[in-house]
Amino acid sequence: MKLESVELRRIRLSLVAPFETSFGVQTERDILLLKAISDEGEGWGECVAGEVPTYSSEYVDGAQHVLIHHLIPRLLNRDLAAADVASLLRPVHGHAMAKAAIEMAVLDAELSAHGESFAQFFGAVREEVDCGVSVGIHGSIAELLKTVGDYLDQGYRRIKLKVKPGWDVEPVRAVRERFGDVALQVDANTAYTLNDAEHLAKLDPFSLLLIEQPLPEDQVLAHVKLAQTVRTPICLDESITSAQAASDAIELGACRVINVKPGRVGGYLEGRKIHDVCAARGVPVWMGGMLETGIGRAGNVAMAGMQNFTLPGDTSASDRYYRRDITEPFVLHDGRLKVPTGPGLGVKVDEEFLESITYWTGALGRAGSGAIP
Ligand code: OSB
Ligand code: MG
Repeated sequence: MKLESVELRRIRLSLVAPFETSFGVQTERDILLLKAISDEGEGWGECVAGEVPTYSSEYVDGAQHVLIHHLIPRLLNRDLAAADVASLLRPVHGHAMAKAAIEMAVLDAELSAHGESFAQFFGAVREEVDCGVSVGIHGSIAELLKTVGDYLDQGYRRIKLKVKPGWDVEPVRAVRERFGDVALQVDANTAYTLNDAEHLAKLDPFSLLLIEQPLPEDQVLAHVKLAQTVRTPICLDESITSAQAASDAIELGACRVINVKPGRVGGYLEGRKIHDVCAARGVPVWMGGMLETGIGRAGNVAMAGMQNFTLPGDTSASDRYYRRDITEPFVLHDGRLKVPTGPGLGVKVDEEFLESITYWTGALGRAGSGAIP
């Protein structure tokens, strides 16, 4: 497949409700979308980088810059397969989310051309996937209980509470007391230090499925030490940047569960490797989320259909994020989302709506298609 050009597009979408984490509050997403145009057809990619580099060092303006100036030029006008993208981009260090976005677009173009779905390509074994929901930090316990109750009424099969120092044991206790043995886990997004070990052990009596990324991403050994005080299984998100990092963390005993986010690890193909490494070691994985639109959600739900994705993911329905999605909406049925079956991502982008929320476009390649302004 020859990559002839890449169109870039920035859109703004309001979230249905503010989403607060230990690293800030988000009320909308500013998203970079890519369209890969090849001699065999087109494909979509979504970049999961946030507006501000607070989850990781990447942010959407930076991702756009590195794509335009360093990544896409290495791929344009070459005969390539999606499987070649990571190695062609390897000379550029870091920028996993930017790399993931272009690899995704190439993979969608390639699979669409062959009539194969993402799920078939990944060897997914499920036609629908169990869904959890990530619940932000709230202003009060009463408001939190209202939100959690609404999600449980909608059918979500697992609740994840965002936590931070000052908002941890009490919200967990309140949700346990009100909603009984609901599947429950927490995510700290690196907000604690090893000195908080005794405090975090206070979560142990609540039978949480896991505690996600309690400590900073580079502190893998500190997670090993934390596991000596805290009985709740530790799950790593931010720390797991590659299959190698996953393998090392497991061997060190830093985690018993891994959250896979294709964007964080440089793409779906690296995500599949992490799935395989974890499966071989008996470590369960689950699909994370980065508040994706229907484009990213389609790929994530497909990957979550793989065998070792045994825990419900942060693969929530479109209406948990956006009043109107840019594809046909993903709708929860009995706490599950259907894995798309059509070629490639298997979703149709609503081009008219997309145009209406686009505030910038650019293109690389193919003479006359308009250069980057
Ligand atoms: O740590 O899992 C996280 C959203 C943005 C950045 C980081 C995270 C999250 C979420 C939301 O928890 C998951 C979702 O997309 O529903
Ligand atoms: Mg997380």
